[in-house]
Amino acid sequence: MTGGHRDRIASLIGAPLTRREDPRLLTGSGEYLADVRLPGTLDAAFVRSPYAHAILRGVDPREAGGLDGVRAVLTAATLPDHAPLVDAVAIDGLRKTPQPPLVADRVRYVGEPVALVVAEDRYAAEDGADLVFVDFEELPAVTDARTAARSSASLLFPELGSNVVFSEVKRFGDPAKEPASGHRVYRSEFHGGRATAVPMETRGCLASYDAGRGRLTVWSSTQGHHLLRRRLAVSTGLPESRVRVIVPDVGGGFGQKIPAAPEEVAVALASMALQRPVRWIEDRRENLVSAPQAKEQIVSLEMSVDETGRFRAMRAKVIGDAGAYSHNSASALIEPYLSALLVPSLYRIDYFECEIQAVLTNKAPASPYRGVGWTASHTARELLIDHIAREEGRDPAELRRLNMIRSEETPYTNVTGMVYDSGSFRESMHEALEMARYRSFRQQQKGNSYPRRLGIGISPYVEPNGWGSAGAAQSHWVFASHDAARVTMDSTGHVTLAVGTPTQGQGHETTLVQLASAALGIPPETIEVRSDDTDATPPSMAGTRASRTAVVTGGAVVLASEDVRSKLLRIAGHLLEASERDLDISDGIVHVGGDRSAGIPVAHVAAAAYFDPAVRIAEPEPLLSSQRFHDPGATYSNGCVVATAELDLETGAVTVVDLVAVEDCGSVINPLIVEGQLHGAAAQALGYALAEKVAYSVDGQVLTSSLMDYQIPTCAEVPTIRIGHIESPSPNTVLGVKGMGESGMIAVPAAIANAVADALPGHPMIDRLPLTPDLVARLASLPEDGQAP
Ligand code: MCN
Repeated sequence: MTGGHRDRIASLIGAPLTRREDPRLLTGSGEYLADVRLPGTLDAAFVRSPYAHAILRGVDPREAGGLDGVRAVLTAATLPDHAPLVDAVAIDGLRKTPQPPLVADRVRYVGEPVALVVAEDRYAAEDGADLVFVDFEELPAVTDARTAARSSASLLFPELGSNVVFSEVKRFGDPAKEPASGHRVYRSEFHGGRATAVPMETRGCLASYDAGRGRLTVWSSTQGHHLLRRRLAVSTGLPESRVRVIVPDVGGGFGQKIPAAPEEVAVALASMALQRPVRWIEDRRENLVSAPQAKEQIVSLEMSVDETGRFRAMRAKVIGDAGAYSHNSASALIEPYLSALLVPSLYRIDYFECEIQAVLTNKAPASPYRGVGWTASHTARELLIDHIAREEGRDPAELRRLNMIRSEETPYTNVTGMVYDSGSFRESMHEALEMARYRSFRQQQKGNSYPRRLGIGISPYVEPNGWGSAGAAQSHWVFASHDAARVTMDSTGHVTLAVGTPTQGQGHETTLVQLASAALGIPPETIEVRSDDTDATPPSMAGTRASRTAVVTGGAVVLASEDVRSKLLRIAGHLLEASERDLDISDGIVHVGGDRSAGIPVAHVAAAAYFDPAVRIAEPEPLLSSQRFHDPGATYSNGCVVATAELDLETGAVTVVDLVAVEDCGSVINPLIVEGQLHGAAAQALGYALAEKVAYSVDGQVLTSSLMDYQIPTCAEVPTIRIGHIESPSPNTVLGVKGMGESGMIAVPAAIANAVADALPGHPMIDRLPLTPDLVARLASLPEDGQAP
């Protein structure tokens, strides 16, 4: 395709179309997993461990098995032959701990599945689960990553000899620039709280095994059906071609639905054993207790600053609390690893050293959660920068500006080897500060009085996104992050986009259609997206994650659409007796030289392609379909968040009164959807900053097992979020698009935490999130030079 044609497509995207999926979803016409019903379906309930760490002495299913309606009680011993879940990611030094679908000998977290009761309905299944007798021998539990890393700690896998499953030191840049005389060295330690994604729809699956054909079909609320198919094939021993995974509408995933769940394998095996459809719908308590959790890290930072205020070197130690398994999407490691590598972010430094540790504890296994790993290190660094600014007597915005990469320097290779392709680093911060009226706020802030005080926090960010293989490699990670898209026009001129990245609420049915509509020149109403079925879509082994769909899948959609457009033009040239070079397509009409009145409808050309053998003179393969593979170059979006918070020093209550986000995700496909993504992520981030934390007792019991205890924000706590856009198109991606789905969750917590520190008397170092009222009240009562309790 010519550059001119690409420029024209780029000019056609960017319309704020309302989401076409919304009328269906908002009027209750969506079909979620719990709505799928097959004749003869049995319901499943899991028997879960009440202990965080115990030897499993035995399971007695007899009483449960005798209950009316119960069809089977399955244990590790009675499930059909299977393999445990184990990750394919090949990172040197990661000690993998495969996870069984049901535990055979040792439980390692509260809520771990031990047995599965399958019954005619959910009531009987739950009643049966209560009657399964399990003999446990309790072992000491370890719930703190630092304690777990000690040689004296109780071991989750005695055969490994340690709970540390990964430990490595990485060094980048010029060690000669290490802290030198004349440089001041600042240090901090930050604890990112353990969070859970709380998708509105919990996890679950329905498995149906057809013994006659040897085919397994699984409906799952998953973010990656092709990856799940592969995992199920490996675990059940079936060839991948005999496993089909269908994704109905999904009510949110946020990363929690990336890993194949042990429960999904157990349910599939149960269906194979019983030769009946079996379904499991996770309840909220199960989701809060035993679904994967995320973001718990201890980040220790050291930063040296020279006499001019320039950052010279950074050191980081990141300890990631992996929970009980080095889980099957490498989640044990992905959090601390990505966290450590984003410490330098958009600041220019000469030397960076990081120590990365992933440590097993007796808690639910970790999985990715929006802003994977990055939230903690980003927050730690931005809090430290504000602290340095105060110590150095500088304005925090000025200090950041002084040390930031300039957009004119792109492509800019940072100290760890990330190549920032384009960006608006200082410009985004400037715009966000203007929108937040930063200068006048500082004046107004001087009038702060007891007990209500205002503070402002700044958080500029980079979001590595859209990961193709090159982007992953620049984060020193190995990831099969390529996609294919198949674009097919039928004989009526209607188009189906088949992609392997299902949507959980990101609006793909709208934005992928916008891309194809612009590339093909046909109205959006004539295009639909299929991303729901492994049998109908080309593989995406990564699925929907890593803010990659717009860049990777979207790029493949454009490439395949361009192929189909070329075929249409060749066939239309034959029909119109014109040269295809003189033809164009717009609004579904193929025309010569812009004269639409003399054109022919695309539907006419499409019918000829399928029915008129004569068109083969112009196009020997007139099937109007193309499947294209895409693995884009690395790309990074950026932006800046500024939060204004009001504290009540007496109660410790924090109210975020203003939240400004200026984002730069390159060429925007749909600004309404981009803003929606920021609104959603900012609301989640506000929860993470101020209230949400999975709390464990010392013996590993989850204390936040209902939404009364694990408090997510409501509309009342989320302010109006004001958004600004800057577009720095990427030179490395199709149409210059960059991803952005996670940026709010990376940057907003730091902005809020800095606003709170700014408002507190004496500005104590904040060393943990969430900033609950009791913590804020304690910080407020410290002596003015005090340290965080
Ligand atoms: N977009 C756009 N223009 C751009 C970039 C993106 O219009 N320049 C649009 C995209 O076309 C897409 C949306 O914005 O419709 C998000 O795009 P992208 O950044 O590519 O992210 P993904 O679509 O790959 O979504 C994944 C990302 C992640 S990693 C998590 S976690 C997440 C998120 O998106 N989980 C979500 N947003 C979520 N939103 C909802 N409602 N539910 C989830 O589970």
